[in-house]
Amino acid sequence: MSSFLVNVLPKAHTYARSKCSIYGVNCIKAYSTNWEPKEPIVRTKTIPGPKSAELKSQLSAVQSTGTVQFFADYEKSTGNYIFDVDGNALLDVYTQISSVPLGYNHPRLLNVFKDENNLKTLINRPALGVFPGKEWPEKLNSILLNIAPKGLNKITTMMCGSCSNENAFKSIFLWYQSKIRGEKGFTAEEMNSCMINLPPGAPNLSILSFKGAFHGRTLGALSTTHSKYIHKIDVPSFDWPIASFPQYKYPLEDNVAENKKEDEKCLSEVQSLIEEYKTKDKPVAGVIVEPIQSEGGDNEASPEFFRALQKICKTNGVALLIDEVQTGGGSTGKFWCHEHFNLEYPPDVVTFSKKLQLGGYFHNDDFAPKEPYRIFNTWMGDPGKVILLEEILKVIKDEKLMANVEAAGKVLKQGLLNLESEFPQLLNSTRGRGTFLAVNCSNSKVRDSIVSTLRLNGIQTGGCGDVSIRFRPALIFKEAHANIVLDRFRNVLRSL
Ligand code: PSZ
Repeated sequence: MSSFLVNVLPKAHTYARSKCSIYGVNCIKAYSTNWEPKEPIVRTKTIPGPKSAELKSQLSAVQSTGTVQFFADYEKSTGNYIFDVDGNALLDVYTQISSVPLGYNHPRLLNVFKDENNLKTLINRPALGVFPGKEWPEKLNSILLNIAPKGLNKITTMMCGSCSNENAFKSIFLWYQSKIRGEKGFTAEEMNSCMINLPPGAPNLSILSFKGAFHGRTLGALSTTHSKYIHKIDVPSFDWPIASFPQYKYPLEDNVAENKKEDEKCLSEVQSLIEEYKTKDKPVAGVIVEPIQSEGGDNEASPEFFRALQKICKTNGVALLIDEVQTGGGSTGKFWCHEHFNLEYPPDVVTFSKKLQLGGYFHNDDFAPKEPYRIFNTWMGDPGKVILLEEILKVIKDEKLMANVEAAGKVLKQGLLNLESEFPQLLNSTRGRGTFLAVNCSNSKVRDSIVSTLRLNGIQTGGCGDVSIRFRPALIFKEAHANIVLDRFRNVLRSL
């Protein structure tokens, strides 16, 4: 019924206010919030449709395309809706694997590079470590340090999530060795042995991670990733310790004692592994943990678990790295998910990427290497992305998007809980914070079938872990969108 919208949407964000009401979009926000179709549009019997299939075969000639779901039309995509090349408009609650803060083609982001200074920042990309632009210190201070997790006053910018974790590990190893070395310089033996990958220059240190974790696919990060074998098979890995992550029973309020026991079991495993790896002469320098394990199945752990984990780290002289690559940026209802935990001390290192546009990590002075060129690469981030981030943060504030996340998240979560009680044989274990939500299905087959049927009903979600469906809408996702998702979800569940 709303397919006529497709033809006018490409230019919609430039339309005058008066036309907004035709499509039921709130007029007052017409200039800052995008036009959207009133509801999803599905025109093809299959997604990918015929045009996507044709593009896929073209792409297959030069790249592997086993992961491609469909080809998007980013000119037409708008707000919470991703358009594909076959004229489908899907309500996107997956957002490029949780990476789109303000939806598609937000008018204020479209404007950013109309400013000539910004445009020049975009096209003259510096090697930031050596030739930063004159505005760089101010930009870091006013934009990135402005959102720094409490207690962390240093920022190292990077490219993506994996390379942020990778370099954060290095910072942790450097910190660990500097505690041992004290004021002394490097020895000749250290300088020589590191060149042939041997101790003492290349020491046998380790990073402890958790079963089910995802921290990236580069070689070091991959040793801490344990979500799916296909990410790891055939690739050599470090022998680093892997502890169990809590697996809770839901609803949480009915399983308090059991879940507490689960916390204790996992924490005692962390402590034992730290001791074991010390004996093995591969001491643990750092622990890396996601505030909510995302790729691994949206596994949550309690604030008490994280506080106790931090205590174990402090007692053992181990750094705590919180990986906020997927959780950072506001969708959990706080800008950083670990703010929900009331940690006694700031974490030592917090990595980010995705919604923040560039990657990087926050830390304190102890984790900044004293010697130059120890943490370094060509780009060291991207000022063009920082300019986008600046505008994104302003929009979050101006449009009160954190309050929006809270309100929309409440509706979506309650709706999922309702569906769970309507279809107990199909759904269970609704969980999450803000709009960062997930629900489990009775098995993998049911999950996969729900995700693909939802897509054919105009809702783009994503799977995670073996049986979970995750919701990762943009921060502009509103209660009305939540109701569309829930209605269509109900129809899909009825049809199974
Ligand atoms: O299959 C993949 O490679 C995927 S699917 C989702 C991700 C990666 N997420 C990236 C991610 C993450 O969720 C966490 C918690 N930490 C690190 C990463 C790695 O970030 P990128 O992909 O930017 O290297």
